[in-house]
Amino acid sequence: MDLGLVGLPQSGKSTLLSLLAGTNAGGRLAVARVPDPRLAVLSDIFHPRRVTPATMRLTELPGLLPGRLEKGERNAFFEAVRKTDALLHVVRAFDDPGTPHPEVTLDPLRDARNIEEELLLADLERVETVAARLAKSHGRGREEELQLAVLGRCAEGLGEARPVRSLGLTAEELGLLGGFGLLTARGELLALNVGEDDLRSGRRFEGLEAWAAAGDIPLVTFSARVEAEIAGLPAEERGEFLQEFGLTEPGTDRLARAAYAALGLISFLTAGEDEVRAWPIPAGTPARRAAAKIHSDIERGFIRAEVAAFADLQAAGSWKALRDKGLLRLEGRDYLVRDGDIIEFRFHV
Ligand SMILES: Nc1nc2c(ncn2[C@@H]2O[C@H](COP(=O)(O)OP(=O)(O)O)[C@@H](O)[C@H]2O)c(=O)[nH]1
Ligand SMILES: [Mg+2]
Repeated sequence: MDLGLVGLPQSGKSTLLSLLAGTNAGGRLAVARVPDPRLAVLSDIFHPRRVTPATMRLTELPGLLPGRLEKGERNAFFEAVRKTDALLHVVRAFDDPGTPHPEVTLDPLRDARNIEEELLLADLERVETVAARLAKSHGRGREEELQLAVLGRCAEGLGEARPVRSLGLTAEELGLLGGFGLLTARGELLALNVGEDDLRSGRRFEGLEAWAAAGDIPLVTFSARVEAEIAGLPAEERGEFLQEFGLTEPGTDRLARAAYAALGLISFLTAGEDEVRAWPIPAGTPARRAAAKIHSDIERGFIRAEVAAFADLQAAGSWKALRDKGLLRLEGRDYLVRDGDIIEFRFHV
């Protein structure tokens, strides 16, 4: 699963990419770990040789200047966006005379809306093209009729500047749109890059917050500048520094988890002496398909899953105590895996 970073030039996309990836590689592609406090708890119980967090891929898309792209540039840009699975939209709220703002003045709500409008417009164009093609085809079946109906609702919503994700479509209806690559149907997260003083004072951005909520876009406030300072501190000094800003954890941790959720991903966990590990799967994945994450042999030879809830294992203190208390469940191939399930798969080869 691939998270695409979008936003105006000079909003902090590259900086955030490096922060999330924990490197300074300077490329447009990176891999970010998803911090998961449950892994530390499992490590204390199992003392594994290694601990492996879940990861997700990041792609920085070229800076977008709304309203100023040639048609060819626009198409190339949106084709690149379509290759990603969810969007991390970086919005600039920091003032810095040394870093010119492409729109000259600072106005996060204006910038966020302008970028979003480009996405809405790209979707509207796509919806109209696809609907016209379907309407003309003579061999239309029931599926195509249903698609046309949903596309009609999308066109109406998009025309009112409402992203497809906020139209209240059912999973089935969204499934009908699956192949069309609509950008505002996928998860999106707004990362508001605020100045150090605004972070310290906990300044609210009410207009932006209301606008984001209306579009079903979660908003996370952070400061790339402050995050870079945190990353440069020795671990034992971080807590105190975070406190100065009224934070309990780095903003990049919150962002990584929110981005993971925007991708529609959850984690199941495996734990043993060799490795404690978090495995990313789409929410709603059945047990047998989840097993394929680990190895296709386990999927093929799937017998059952032995499943414990994280909180139960934490309270029991060991796998044996958990089993003795009768808290280990046996689940079949169709069991829908939940976030934080600790699973041991039984399979034959
Ligand atoms: N003052 C300040 N400068 C920042 C912040 N985040 C990024 N910058 C600077 O803004 C410039 C553009 O950042 P960059 O991450 O390259 O933006 P991009 O064009 O969106 O990829 C760089 O010079 C950064 O150092 C911030 O939070 N505060
Ligand atoms: Mg950049």
